[in-house]
Amino acid sequence: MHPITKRILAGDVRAAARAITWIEDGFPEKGQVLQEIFPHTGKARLIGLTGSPGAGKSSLVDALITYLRSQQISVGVIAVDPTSPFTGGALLGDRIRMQHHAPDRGVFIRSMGTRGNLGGLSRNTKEAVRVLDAYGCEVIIVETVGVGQSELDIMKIVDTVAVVLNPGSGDTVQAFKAGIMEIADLFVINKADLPGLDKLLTEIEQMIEIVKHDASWQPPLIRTIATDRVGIPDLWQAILAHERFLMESGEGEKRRSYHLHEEVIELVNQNLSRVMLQRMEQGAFADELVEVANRRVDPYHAAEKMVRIFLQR
Ligand SMILES: Nc1nc2c(ncn2[C@@H]2O[C@H](COP(=O)(O)OP(=O)(O)OP(=O)(O)O)[C@@H](O)[C@H]2O)c(=O)[nH]1
Ligand SMILES: [Mg+2]
Repeated sequence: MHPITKRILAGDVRAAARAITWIEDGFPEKGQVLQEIFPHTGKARLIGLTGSPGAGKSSLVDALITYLRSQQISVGVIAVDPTSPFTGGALLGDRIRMQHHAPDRGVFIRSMGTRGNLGGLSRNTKEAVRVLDAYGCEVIIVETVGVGQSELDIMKIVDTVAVVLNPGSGDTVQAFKAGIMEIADLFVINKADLPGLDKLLTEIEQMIEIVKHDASWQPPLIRTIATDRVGIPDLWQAILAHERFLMESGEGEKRRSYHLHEEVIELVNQNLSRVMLQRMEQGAFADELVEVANRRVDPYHAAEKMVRIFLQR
């Protein structure tokens, strides 16, 4: 067993932080660590918090941490920003807002940016969540700012998706267009102290009608004022209620195995194209590529033929 694996499983916070850095850097040893921790994952409750910039996600996370810590529940937070290449300590705002939790061993907070590669972000997030799961966080919150597809991908890894909206913001229509309404398990109406609350509630209810969620689960609307820590116990109760629903309906198992299924397919894809690219670097399929370059064969037929040859060998 890799020494870092051992230390993660023993609850060593620095080992967990190191592993996440390895994940971000694509460090070769991360593979071994991820394989070894896998049997120790799947225990944490995974919550996704998404919404427009400035909706109050970090403030909500901050208030949730305080609430959960008062119940001795350990919390991991991955704050993902698909619009930022920065990572680690770079998201200063989040850092400062959640900083008073820093000396608490039951809280682990980490920011992740794209490092210029959006596609890798959801994969890195998933792996970082796994590290925190193995490390022993009972609840893991993934905060992500809303920018469409990347955010949807990131939310695919959690059990419960909470969408944060604000009164008077016009968020609802945007969220609807981006496909966010479909994946919402609950709506957090944050900044409930601002004007426009009733209008927003009506809007969401109308949107929910259009989207037509699975009839067995109606996403609840939770009102919060994160900065005053108002509504946080309600939010937690709603998360627990959703967890019960996931368990009792079997939907939770279904989601998790679907996510794993997708992950395997993604890895198969990656592995296949990696091997294929290696072969091409060694000169394989040169003729087919020339044919395409000369426009004698179209890329579709060429790719089909190359895959066929590849599989036959
Ligand atoms: N009035 C009011 N302001 C709030 C509330 N919650 C958060 N804010 C303020 O909204 C601003 C943004 O809060 P954040 O928690 O940073 O929001 P965020 O969604 O994490 O922002 P990004 O991560 O930058 O997308 C801050 O100035 C907060 O003080 C609330 O319930 N009511
Ligand atoms: Mg934030």
